[in-house]
Amino acid sequence: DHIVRLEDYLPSDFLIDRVELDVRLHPTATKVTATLSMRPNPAGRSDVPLILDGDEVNLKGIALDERALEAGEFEASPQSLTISQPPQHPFKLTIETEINPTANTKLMGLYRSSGNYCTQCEAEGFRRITYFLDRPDVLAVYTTRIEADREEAPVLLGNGNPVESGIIEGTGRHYAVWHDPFPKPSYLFALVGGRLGKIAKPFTTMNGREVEIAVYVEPGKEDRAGYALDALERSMIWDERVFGREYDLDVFNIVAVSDFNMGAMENKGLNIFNDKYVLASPETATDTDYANIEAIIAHEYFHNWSGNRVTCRDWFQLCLKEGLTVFRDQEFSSDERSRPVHRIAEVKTLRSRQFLEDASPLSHPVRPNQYREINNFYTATVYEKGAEIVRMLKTIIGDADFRRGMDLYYDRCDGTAATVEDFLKAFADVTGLDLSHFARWYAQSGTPRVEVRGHYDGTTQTYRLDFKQQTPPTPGQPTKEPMVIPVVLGLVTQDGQRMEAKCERVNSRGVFLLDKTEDSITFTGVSSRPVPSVFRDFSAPVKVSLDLTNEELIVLLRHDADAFNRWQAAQTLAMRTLAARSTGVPVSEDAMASLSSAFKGFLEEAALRDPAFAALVLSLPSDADIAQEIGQDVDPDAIHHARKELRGHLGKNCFEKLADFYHSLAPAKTYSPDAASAGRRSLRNAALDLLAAADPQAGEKLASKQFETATNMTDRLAALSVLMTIPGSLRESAIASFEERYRDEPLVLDKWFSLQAAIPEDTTVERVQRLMEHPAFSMNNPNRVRSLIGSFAMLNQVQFNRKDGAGYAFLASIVLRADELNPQLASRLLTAFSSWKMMESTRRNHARIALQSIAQKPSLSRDVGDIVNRSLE
Ligand code: B3K
Ligand code: ZN
Repeated sequence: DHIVRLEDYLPSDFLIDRVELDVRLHPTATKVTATLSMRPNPAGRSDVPLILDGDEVNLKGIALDERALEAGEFEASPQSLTISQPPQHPFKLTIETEINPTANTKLMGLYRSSGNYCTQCEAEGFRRITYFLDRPDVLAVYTTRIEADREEAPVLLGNGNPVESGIIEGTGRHYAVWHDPFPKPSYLFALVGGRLGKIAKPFTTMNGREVEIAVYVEPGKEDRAGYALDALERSMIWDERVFGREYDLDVFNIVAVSDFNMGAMENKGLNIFNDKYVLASPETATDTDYANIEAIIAHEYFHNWSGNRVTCRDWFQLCLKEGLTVFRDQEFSSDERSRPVHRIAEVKTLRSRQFLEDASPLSHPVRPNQYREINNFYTATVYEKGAEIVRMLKTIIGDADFRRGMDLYYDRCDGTAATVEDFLKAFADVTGLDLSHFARWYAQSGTPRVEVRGHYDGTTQTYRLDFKQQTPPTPGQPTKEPMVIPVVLGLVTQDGQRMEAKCERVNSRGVFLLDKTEDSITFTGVSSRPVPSVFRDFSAPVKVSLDLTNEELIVLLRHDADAFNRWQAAQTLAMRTLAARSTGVPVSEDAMASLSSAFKGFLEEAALRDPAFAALVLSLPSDADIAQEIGQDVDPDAIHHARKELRGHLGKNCFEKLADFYHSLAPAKTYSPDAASAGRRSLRNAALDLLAAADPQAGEKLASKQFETATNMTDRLAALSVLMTIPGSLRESAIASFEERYRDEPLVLDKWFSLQAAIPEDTTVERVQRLMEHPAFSMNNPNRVRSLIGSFAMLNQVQFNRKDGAGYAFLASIVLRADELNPQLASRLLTAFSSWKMMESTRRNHARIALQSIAQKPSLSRDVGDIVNRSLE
């Protein structure tokens, strides 16, 4: 088993300047002719063989400078093609291969989805189409001719601009030629052939270039593609306005397919999407779906600059495009929606996925230094923590220098395959700062912990904050160095006013840079004991411990100028109670009463000012969040019970106010997916959830009525999810009626699969097994598998972590089945085990046995083998 290491990087010995591809689509025998214009790389080694990558390809013919090679001049296997004595000058290599897209269940390379042909090449899928130097630092200009049956594939799409198309008389076939003038790595190659409906509109760029932007979907679903097209147009305008980035081709096409391993792919000029992130109508998509579509459309579009025009030198630099592009899409969504609400949502995702990963055996740096299987590194750490690093950089240097640094980076690196060092150098050069210590964020794994202690001295009217940082050991990194941590902070008076105090270590933007293991800062002119508000807007991806009293937290919840810290104060208050009750630590009546009066006060004062924010305050930390907070010897049943109890308690104590909201926030006549309308729906549905926790009978009645009369999917699904918490015949009949109503809507049935898989009851494993027999379920479709099996393993803490091990054994058996079809899907499911070491010993033992049962299986994919071995280490 081969380990790839960052320190072993060498430039390619050969370059490919131009690629001419001729692809004759056929369901089981697609013929590909690749003509590669190659030359030795002056920066590479000389007198070495040429070794091209392959994966399950059949070689049909090979010629060098138009002369067919003879046996002995080359060596071919499905995995590689070697020419032992390649020319020392530029040459043309022509390779014919044959591939079977119908048999391609891995969904990498060329495959079929609902009969349509499509490709996925990142990270190493192009080698499943033809032999190639399949690495991101080999950039070539591609011309692609696609030929297909006219009936089977009337639409033929490629990268770049359309050049030519026509009919091949007498054969029933036609062709299209596409040319992409921008040199790109093979992972950005794509083609599509199939029966597709289209919606399109013209777009004029900032410099007056005319572009056609289009979305292709399954015929008949065009009326569900409008939101995606609109989001694309808004993304294009935003990237021009905020980053000065203009689109560069004559067309921009998005194609939705129903079988896809992830969210979407940024292929040059031809983004291919999981249809879940394109199709939306009020009847079939929730507010969350709309927000995700907007974010992912933007993300893939933004890659045109951060990823495509400037790409990665090697896969260790993945965060260079992914972290930066997540940062860009987060900023876009914040501008299009509510910035504080979006920030809270980002942090919730970061904590639930990335902090979890960082506390697990799978912890790795944002820029890993080794991998066995690169597909296992498209992680929350690379994406979400990667985005936080870019955000910290912006916080440290300020908006204007950040923009100047970005411009310099694009200027310098356009058309190249770059590194994290190139990125940081642009910012170091525009600011004159030494960013070498800051760069440690890319190399050191683990979530830093920062302890903050405040000391007030009334006689000198000073307030001192002591900071200590420490990062726990992670796999391969037993000892840690201090990080550069930007702390955005302010002081609040005990009655909630902003305090004007001075501290020379805090800059004009409110930033203090903590870059040592311990440091202290002192504010002067402090006339009374303040409440510190630190890490405002979550200024660094760290775990903070701060010894505030409940009363001080309530001051922050009510008055802090920073919305993030208002929300954080509520979360901390709730988490204290939840963690205590989950571990058998008694919580006094008084503490419970002050908690509910804080929530009640918040609802009375503030909730209707920003309903979306209020809904976030009301949604308590999840079972998984609480488990992470406890960190060891976790008992998921106790956590679930504590959370249920607290929801009931808050629901009872705030019943009237919640019922008030529920009735006054009645749905608007027509559905609009905008953030303000979505916010009102989310507060109303959060109220329903707490009402039902307080009084299941009343809740069941309200939820059933909402379920039946809802005019949009958001409200219908919210009602159904409340019903899921109340066992009984009403629940079962709602499940049946939902199924009946949406039997022809796979994406809607996914929601139905997911809700049932998350029922926290002992019969759920059997229910999930039964649902696997449902006609709408298929082990071949990643959306189906993730909705049913993924939801069970990731969302259902009590049933996945069953004390008898049945949840673990079930997931292990599915992972093994999935691995034979689609290793990437299987290894993703397997990451649900990442919290196993936190469990109490009975569960931990069951989890270890389940993991070992996977590890023992011969012929595991590299994907699953890598995850299972690292999980057990
Ligand atoms: N770049 C792709 C992810 C490819 C994953 C390959 N296993 C989508 C994205 O991040 O935009
Ligand atoms: Zn991306």
